[in-house]
Amino acid sequence: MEKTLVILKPCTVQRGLMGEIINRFERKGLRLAGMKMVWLSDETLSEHYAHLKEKSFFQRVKDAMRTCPVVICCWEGLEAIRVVREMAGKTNGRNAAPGTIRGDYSMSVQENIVHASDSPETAEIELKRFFDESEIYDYPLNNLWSFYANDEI
Ligand code: IDP
Ligand code: MG
Repeated sequence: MEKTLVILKPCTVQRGLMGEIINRFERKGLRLAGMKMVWLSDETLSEHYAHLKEKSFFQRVKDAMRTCPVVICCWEGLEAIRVVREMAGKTNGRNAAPGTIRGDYSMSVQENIVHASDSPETAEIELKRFFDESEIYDYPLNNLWSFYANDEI
């Protein structure tokens, strides 16, 4: 099973959409392995968004991410990293397909509801960045057979 990192951004907290977004991942059949509310620092965000550091909007994106606390989640499932990225949709909410999270809830490229890890390598680094090992829970789902066939897991 793969684990991936999702951040419910300040826009999601402010708009009261946290429950609705968490609900989508639950309904899909992902297991919530960890969740907490954190007020991120500029230092952590500089690491997290290092791939954007040459962009004109780098500081603005970081500032937007610390206008209020965010909710950080670890979701687990088969191919969870790709599945969650696809559920999030394209970066720009105006281009994201209806049915995706950004497509359904966002009109913005910056205020786009969620962050989701984009590859297994990134997921590993990002989970370590935002969670202590003790905050990730490997409890079993008692009804795993309702989610997957035997030969899938
Ligand atoms: P992603 O979130 O879809 O992986 P990235 O390119 O990694 O997209 O960018 C990280 C975040 O930076 C985006 O989710 C968005 O909030 C913001 N961002 C990306 N491109 C732009 C832009 O062109 N203008 C303003 N903000 C942007
Ligand atoms: Mg990204």
